[in-house]
Amino acid sequence: MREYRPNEIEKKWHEIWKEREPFKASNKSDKPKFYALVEFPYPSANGLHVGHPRPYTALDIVSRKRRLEGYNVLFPMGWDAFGLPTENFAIKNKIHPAIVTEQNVARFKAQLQSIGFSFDWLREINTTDPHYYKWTQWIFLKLFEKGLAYKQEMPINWCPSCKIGLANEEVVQGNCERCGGEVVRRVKNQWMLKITEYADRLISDLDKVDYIERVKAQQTNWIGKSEGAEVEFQIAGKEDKLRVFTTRPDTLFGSTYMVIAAEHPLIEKYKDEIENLEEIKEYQHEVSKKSDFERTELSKEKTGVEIKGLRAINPATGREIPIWISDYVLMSYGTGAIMAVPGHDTRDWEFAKKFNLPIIEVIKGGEVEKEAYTDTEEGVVVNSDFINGMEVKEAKEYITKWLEDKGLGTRKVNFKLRDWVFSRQRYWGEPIPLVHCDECGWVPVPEKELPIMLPEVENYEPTDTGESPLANIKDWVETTCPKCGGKGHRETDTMPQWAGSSWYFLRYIDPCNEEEFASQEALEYWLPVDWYNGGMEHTTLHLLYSRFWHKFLYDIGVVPGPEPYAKRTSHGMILGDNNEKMSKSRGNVVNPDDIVRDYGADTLRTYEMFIGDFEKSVPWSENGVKGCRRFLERVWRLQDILTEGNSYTKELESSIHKTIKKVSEDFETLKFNTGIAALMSLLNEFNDFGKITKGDLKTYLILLNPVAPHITEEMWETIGLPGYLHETTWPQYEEAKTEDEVVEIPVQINGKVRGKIVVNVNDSQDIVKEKAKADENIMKYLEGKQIVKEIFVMGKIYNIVVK
Ligand code: ANZ
Ligand code: ZN
Repeated sequence: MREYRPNEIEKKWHEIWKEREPFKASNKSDKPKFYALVEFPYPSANGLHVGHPRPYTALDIVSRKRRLEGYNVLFPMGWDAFGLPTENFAIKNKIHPAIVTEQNVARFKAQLQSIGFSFDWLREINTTDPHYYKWTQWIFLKLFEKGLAYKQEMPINWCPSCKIGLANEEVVQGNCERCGGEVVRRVKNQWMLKITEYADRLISDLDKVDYIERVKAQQTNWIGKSEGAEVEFQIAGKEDKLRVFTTRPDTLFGSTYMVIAAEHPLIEKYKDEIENLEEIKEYQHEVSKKSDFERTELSKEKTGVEIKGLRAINPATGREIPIWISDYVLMSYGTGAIMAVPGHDTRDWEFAKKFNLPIIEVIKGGEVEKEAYTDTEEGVVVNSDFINGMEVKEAKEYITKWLEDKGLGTRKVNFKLRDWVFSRQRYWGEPIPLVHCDECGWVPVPEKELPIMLPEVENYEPTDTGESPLANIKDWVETTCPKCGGKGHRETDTMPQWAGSSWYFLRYIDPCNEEEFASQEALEYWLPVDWYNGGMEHTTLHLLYSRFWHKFLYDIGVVPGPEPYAKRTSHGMILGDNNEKMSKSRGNVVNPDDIVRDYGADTLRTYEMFIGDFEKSVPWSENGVKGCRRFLERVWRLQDILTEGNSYTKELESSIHKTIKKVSEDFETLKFNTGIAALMSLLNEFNDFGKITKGDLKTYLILLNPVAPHITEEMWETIGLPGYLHETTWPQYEEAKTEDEVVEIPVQINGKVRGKIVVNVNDSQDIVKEKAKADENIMKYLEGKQIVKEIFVMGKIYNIVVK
């Protein structure tokens, strides 16, 4: 028999697949549909590393299996190609980013093709293609039309020495990634998208989808819904009231002071009456240097200054209380002010201890002198007049009602989620299709003028003023107002990299459509995506952004359902062999090209799936690769023990049925590694048995095909099975044959049968011993005795000798 030479076999099958197009999805089909989606890569200059193929192989397995099960499968691939690394590479090497992108895409594509993924390449998309971003711009215009896009002053990261606005990823521990200098915050007008308007639905509609728990939890926490009340505190002797947001109105009687954010407008308003304004100003300056993250870190020492000359009145007790400023209260959340309840809030407690402010217990249950009692499940209200004796829940409800009746407060829901900063002062992104006119304000570009193409420029460096490089191209910027025909200026900010990926799964459905982003009929047929697998790092940004866009598109009636993805799963990372994250700087990156060249794509694919629990991070091991190669060689040699006859091998029938069942189930439940392990065991059984029929080998090849498609197609052909493996159907198992046979065996004690127990024929001695001990009658003879010898014949008899 010829040797197993993966490189030859794999190239051959790539040609055959290209010609026969077995992975082409059809928009018109009587078959049931299955839409499998993986996150499309960013085509960086580094090429693919072995982390990329992990999720791709997983859904490739599912897609291949589904096709054999009779589904019309859409499994597409494309390029998320706008963005910073390409732009920076272009600046450094003085090549146009479009050319950089083209080169990188070509490299990525060749790499993916060498691994033999069953992508429908006829639907390949690229977010930087004007035919594509025309529709990204179109969606933006719809958002603008509906009032969901607005411009607002927002802080950006600014590097004073590079004179450039930085993305968050470019700021490393407060310093510029390029020059190492300190990054400051600078305020700029930015386009924002009102994702917050969808916050509630983005949480509640998680009930409609099948996402793994940790994805659901992360999304819910990120959106951060808090239910409580806004309460007004009168400022003593003044007209003004100070509004706070609280999730614990039940603790109102325990509020002994207030804290406002350093940026709170109250300070400016009453600056003439504040006695220690200098001190306050100094503190404000200190705070302005800190990020929100630093400000709210729980562990840090509390700081603050009392505002002398202003006091507030607790609306429940009627008592005057002091007002402080402290960095732990953020201007960007709630109302920028809090009622401090040191007895029951940890940060307030620490603050009160430090500055000697009174701590009052209003919920019984802890020892508030020692620490804040924050439990909301257990505890009864005390020291609180008319709500004394109530449980927390009841008290919350009661006091909220009381505040509402008195006009002192209202029920309020707050979200942690902020609107989405949608502007970038960069070249390599989608131009925002708006024109500014002094008369008409911001005017959308007429739809028929889309796409607004990126103009050619000589220089992609951002400008000194922090504007996008587009701002320097006068004849592009200066245009006429689409509304009044007067002078207009194009928006020079571009969209963030998240834009193109917020709707790409829709374009795959109908990638060449010039009239619409996709036809309604095709969308009706394919949506929702049946299974989307992607990285955990995309749970809170990409996944949320794309759900938001989809809901918006649903609201304007252009997609058929409210949720884009019916199911979401996630994979763990592949680490370097030293257990560290793979990265260029650590020098532990493994290039899949090398593995394909030295061992073959089927070995790479098998190893990617066999490496460990799909959902966990695992280290790469060259030995593991070798083991998978040896496995495939042993599969190849099954041809040596092939015998005549097409039927099942009777002796192995149960094992075969069990393996069909196990593989079928494991490939659906992310247990690819145990599915492959089952195939390895079955291979051993065939080898132990010494022969395999053509019928059995056929079944075996089909089961292994999704994992190792090339070797299995080749063997199919070699042993003369009809047609192609990719045209066959997935094997069925009979449930009865997967069940172990049950038998009754005698248990002898000192040569006498003392009982009969029911066991599986395959039960081991340990299992049988346990079962024997559970039998009362047998137990009687063992009690107080010592077992000196055991003789066990599997499925037949269990002998015990006791003393
Ligand atoms: C009184 C109180 C008593 C509070 C108590 C908590 C416990 P979440 O769940 O995150 O929404 N808070 C409100 N606005 C704030 C701001 N801008 N910066 C910092 N903290 C702020 O938290 C809501 C709680 O965080 C609010 O409820 C408020 O403190 C504080 F026993 O009010 B609480
Ligand atoms: Zn105008």
